[in-house]
Amino acid sequence: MKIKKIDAYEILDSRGTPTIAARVQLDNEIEEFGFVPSGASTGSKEAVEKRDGGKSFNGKGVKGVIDEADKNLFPQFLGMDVRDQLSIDRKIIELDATQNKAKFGANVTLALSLAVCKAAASAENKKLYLYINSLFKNFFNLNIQMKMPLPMMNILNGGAHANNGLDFQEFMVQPVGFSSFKEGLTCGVEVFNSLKNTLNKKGFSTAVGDEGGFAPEINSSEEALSLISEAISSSGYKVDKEVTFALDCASTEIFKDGNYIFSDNNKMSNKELIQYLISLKSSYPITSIEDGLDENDWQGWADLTNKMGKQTQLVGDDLFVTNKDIFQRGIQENVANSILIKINQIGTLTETIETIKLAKENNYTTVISHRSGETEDSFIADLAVGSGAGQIKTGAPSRSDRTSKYNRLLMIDAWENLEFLGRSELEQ
Ligand code: 2PG
Ligand code: MG
Repeated sequence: MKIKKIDAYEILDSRGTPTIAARVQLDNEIEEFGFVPSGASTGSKEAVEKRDGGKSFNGKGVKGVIDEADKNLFPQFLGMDVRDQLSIDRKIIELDATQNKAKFGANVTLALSLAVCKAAASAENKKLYLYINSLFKNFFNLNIQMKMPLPMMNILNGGAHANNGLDFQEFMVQPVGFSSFKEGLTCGVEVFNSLKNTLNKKGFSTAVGDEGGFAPEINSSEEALSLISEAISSSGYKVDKEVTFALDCASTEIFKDGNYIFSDNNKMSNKELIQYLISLKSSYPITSIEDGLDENDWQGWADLTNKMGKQTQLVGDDLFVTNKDIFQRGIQENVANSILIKINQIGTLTETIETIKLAKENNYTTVISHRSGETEDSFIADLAVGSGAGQIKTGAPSRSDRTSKYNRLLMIDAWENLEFLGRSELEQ
């Protein structure tokens, strides 16, 4: 069970940008890989994604980052018991010795942390989700009930993920009215396909954006929501009863000098944007809103939570960046009622698990999330099940970087008899 060798490779993410795969080899010949995703609309307090600069890949290469880890990070873990995830992650944090993994880069620390987890699961001959579940027990003596996550499927892309005129980044559907993961996912897939027909009929492009959702040339949220409503109805499903809407406004991206600036030059204060979100919700059954306001607009967030938090899941992404100290402030100030969990925002698995635990203790819902730049790896599917997170956001059911997660969940669903709670996941 001892770590014999660690190395890493410069590979490509779904945007063709370099990222890192780390390999951990054990004494007993077991080897596993950890793959790292990458965001486009990142929160400013995320752990640092280190890149080489220079000419190749427009400065986005990671070979130098890997060389540095080869020299000064990886050798420190040789001989350690791979099952000791907690000590290994603590040692990563200690050796990096910065607040935000700026020394080695969270892209390399996460690759290592995930490879360790996968190698330990293999060494123990355990399915990855079961092994992740056991970490909650080992770390905190917590028995977490595993369950299938409610998907949040981004079927219409805007913002930083597409080059259309949509200011909000993600228009998602949640199949809330089903009693199994498979039925829920099937509904989401059928709605996605139906949206393709709807767009086709109206003469819109059906090319897709970074997360596999369509990216038609439209420029208002109302139009996006109305097209999706039409697609839901023509696929035979019931809007609201069976399928609801979720938005990721990614408002940090449109915040400038105290106002929210829309591409039609419309300018809104936080109060006006909150009113706008309330009015959208009065026309469409929006059950979840992520990053409704800017990451530094704490006052606005408190106001938003006060006005919408009882009826709507309000998810902090750029706001909390999976960081338990920042999240703690949110809990204290009654800000948001849900947290997006992205492993590369924090850079180790242990810290991710600590943040999930904090959410559970404080009745915040948790949504395990992909990044817009992904790999074929499906680790987050196992994390969602093993941590009993309740929800997963992993794009449209299109492009293998997205379907690999759904496919893994379909298999776990077939192997295990796990519960699927549907709508009630939104009301923890
Ligand atoms: C988000 C994510 C994932 P990115 O904002 O929630 O959908 O996008 O990875 O570009 O930050
Ligand atoms: Mg987001």
